Amino acid sequence: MAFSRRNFLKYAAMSAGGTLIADAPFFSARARAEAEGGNVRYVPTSCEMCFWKCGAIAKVEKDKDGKDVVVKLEGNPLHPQSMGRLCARGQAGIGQLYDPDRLKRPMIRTGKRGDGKYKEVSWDEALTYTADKLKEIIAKNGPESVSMMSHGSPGDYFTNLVKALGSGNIAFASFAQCKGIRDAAWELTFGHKPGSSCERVDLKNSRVIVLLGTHLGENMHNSQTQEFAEAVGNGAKIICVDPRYSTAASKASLWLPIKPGTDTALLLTWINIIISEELHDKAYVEQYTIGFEQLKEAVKQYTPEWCAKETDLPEADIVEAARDLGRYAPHVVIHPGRHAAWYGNDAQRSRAMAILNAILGAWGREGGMWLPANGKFASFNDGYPKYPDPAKPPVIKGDYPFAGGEGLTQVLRDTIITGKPYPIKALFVCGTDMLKALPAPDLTRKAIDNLDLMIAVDIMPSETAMMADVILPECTYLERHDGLFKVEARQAGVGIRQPAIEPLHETKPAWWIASELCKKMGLTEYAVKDSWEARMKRQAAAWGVKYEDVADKGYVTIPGSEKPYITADNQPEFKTTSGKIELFSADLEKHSFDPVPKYEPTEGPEQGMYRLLYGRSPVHTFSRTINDQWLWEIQPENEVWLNKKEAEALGLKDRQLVKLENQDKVTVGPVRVKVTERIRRDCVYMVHGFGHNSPRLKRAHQRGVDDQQLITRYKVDPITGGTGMRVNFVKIIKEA
Ligand SMILES: Nc1nc2c(c(=O)[nH]1)N[C@H]1C(S)=C(S)[C@@H](COP(=O)(O)OP(=O)(O)OC[C@H]3O[C@@H](n4cnc5c(=O)[nH]c(N)nc54)[C@H](O)[C@@H]3O)O[C@H]1N2
Ligand SMILES: Nc1nc2c(c(=O)[nH]1)N[C@H]1C(S)=C(S)[C@@H](COP(=O)(O)OP(=O)(O)OC[C@H]3O[C@@H](n4cnc5c(=O)[nH]c(N)nc54)[C@H](O)[C@@H]3O)O[C@H]1N2
Ligand code: SF4
Ligand SMILES: [Mo]
Repeated sequence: MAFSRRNFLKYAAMSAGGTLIADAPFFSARARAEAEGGNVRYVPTSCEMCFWKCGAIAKVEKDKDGKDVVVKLEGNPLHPQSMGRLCARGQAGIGQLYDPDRLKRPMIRTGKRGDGKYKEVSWDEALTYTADKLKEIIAKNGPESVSMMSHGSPGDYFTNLVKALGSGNIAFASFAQCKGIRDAAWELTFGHKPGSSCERVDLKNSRVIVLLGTHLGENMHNSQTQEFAEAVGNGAKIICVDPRYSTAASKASLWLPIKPGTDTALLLTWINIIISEELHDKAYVEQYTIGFEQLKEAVKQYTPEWCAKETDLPEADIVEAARDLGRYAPHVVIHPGRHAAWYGNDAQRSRAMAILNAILGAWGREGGMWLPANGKFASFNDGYPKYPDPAKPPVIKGDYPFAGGEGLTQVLRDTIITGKPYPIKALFVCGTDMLKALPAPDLTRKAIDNLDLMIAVDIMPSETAMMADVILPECTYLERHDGLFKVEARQAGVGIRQPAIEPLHETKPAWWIASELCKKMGLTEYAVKDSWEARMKRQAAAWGVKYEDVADKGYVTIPGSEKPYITADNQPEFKTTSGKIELFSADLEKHSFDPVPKYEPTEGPEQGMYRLLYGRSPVHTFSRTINDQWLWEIQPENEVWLNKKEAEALGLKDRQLVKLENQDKVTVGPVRVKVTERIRRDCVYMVHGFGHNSPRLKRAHQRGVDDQQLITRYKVDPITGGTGMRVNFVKIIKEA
């Protein structure tokens, strides 16, 4: 049957149980394939090219040999994270699937660590080798000497294994190098994170949106970018605070090119202006917050005049922005940001952002932030026994009282190096490129040197993976199940990942690898009982959704969970110690931290040096997509942004090759300069993720440079343990 709009609608109507709502987004994999007839399948799944987990639909056809081939990826119209579209990276998932450089078979190291010599082995040999080594290490050092670093879905399954072994030494790059700092600060203020899968910012209904950093449009989180565009189209005022004229700044009504590291001064001054001009939401503050008088007193010192000097911004702009916020409150939002690991005092900056939202009454208000969705998801572990208590207290929170449960990667790394308080000798590295993700990569190398066993679970031969003793190749997200996902939209829902095609080469899903290792370690009761799909079906039943529905549509909503705003019968719950929004935090005071944020200046560059800033390329995700043919063709390398006047003083032309040397005499390059007026004179900027050292990544190898090589110093946030990374300075050396 040929595909026609009429047939499509007919089948659409059929599959929706006979009810077809005009213009309602609709998707059914089965109905669509039937409508097109013959040689094609549609598989709804979730993208993993980044962590926004958009609903994607894979179109699968048979090639001339009858083999399944993914020919197209598109956005699922039902899914709130994609709204029918995928970003460039999402569409380029096919490039990852068919990348000839992928890890194809399990490998065991034969040469010296890092020299790239491996033998290919069977899965049984690789897993037996790993299990035997782990047993030896545990016999000698105890189960706590087994650890994991991770980012993303493979970590879930290895968390199960490491915990079942009796260790709690597990850390995710998403905490200390990313959003953990912000989350902890918001939990201290509101008793909630500003979002888990996505930030709960009501952009499309907002009248004033403030972005500090948060370079939407380059930071390409699909639905958020689409809503930002909608907000711009609706005429929302965008106030963009960024030392660089970012893509978001180009859409802004006010660009504030702030002196890097001084955002907290600006935020506290705004709070002062808003309170002293009585522009805050008085009834909201009265009803929902505590500590207003202490806040008012504490911010009095931050005058616009002082702020202008400290931040290097025009005083009139500072005041105008505060008044705009007051004028349009509560339909305003100070975006909480995501990557918060900036200067080492980042929890207090994040607190100031949370507090500003609170006094404007934005939490739970239209155009501010929607409330945490109240969809109920039963906890589900498929009958597995409880984990044993860790053999020794985990080290992963260090001495940071508000480090979250996700662990601090750099503290785990330090422990591996020092062996204190106890030795950690085995490390699973699951879906993270440690050498690129953690600051001070020399320390990462040192830690790797101290391991008796490093196991990489990856899809690509990254430099980190190629340091491992055993490499266990995972299949890509288009070849595997990964469980059902809670999606925290305005209405809660459930998404799914399911394979579009069978795994290529000899790759396996992480759930299978971890489960087989459980068996080999004598932990059969923690292994998957039958198949992962069967487990997902039981999970769907526990959550009260029909598995077949989720599998066919890719996304289903939880009825009755759509209560995004505060109303008389939808009151917010604040899970703080006081049960209120804490403008003053007694919990922080108890730990001798400032209960109301205070401004602390950040060290600036010496003469002739520039602060190194970094961010995102819209068409790449960190280092993981650089080798993807489709994306590599769009952007094969990064460049260094330098202000035009500085370039003139240095005698540099646009696109000229330079080297960069940091304060510790580490040099990278050559790299091209982008001479531009779009950045302040005291800093340079590059996108993160380039400069791959692994020769097996044939396209990405040594294209562009790696910001992390220059990040030899980091400043730890004393509250959360987050690693501020914008505390490095570089000088520019002309290439001969
Ligand atoms: N395309 C793409 N999108 C992504 C990702 C990706 O890899 N690729 N990664 C995702 C992830 S995990 C994260 S955490 C987010 C990160 O993205 P964001 O949370 O947006 O990251 P930021 O560090 O806030 O933003 C970088 C911007 O901060 C500016 N900046 C630098 N220093 C300062 C300063 O002192 N003050 C101010 N006000 N601005 C400053 C830089 O010029 C740059 O424009 O992106 C997400 N989106
Ligand atoms: N200098 C600097 N450091 C940073 C940042 C920065 O901007 N600058 N950003 C920070 C932030 S916000 C974050 S979130 C972290 C990100 O840190 P990471 O998530 O570690 O980022 P990547 O460098 O992309 O490394 C991802 C690894 O996972 C592998 N991988 C990809 N897909 C899969 C899969 O499906 N299965 C498995 N098993 N492996 C897979 C890739 O091949 C790659 O080796 O980095 C942080 N560190
Ligand atoms: S934002 Fe782009 S890369 Fe990220 S999940 Fe969505 S489509 Fe995939
Ligand atoms: Mo991140």
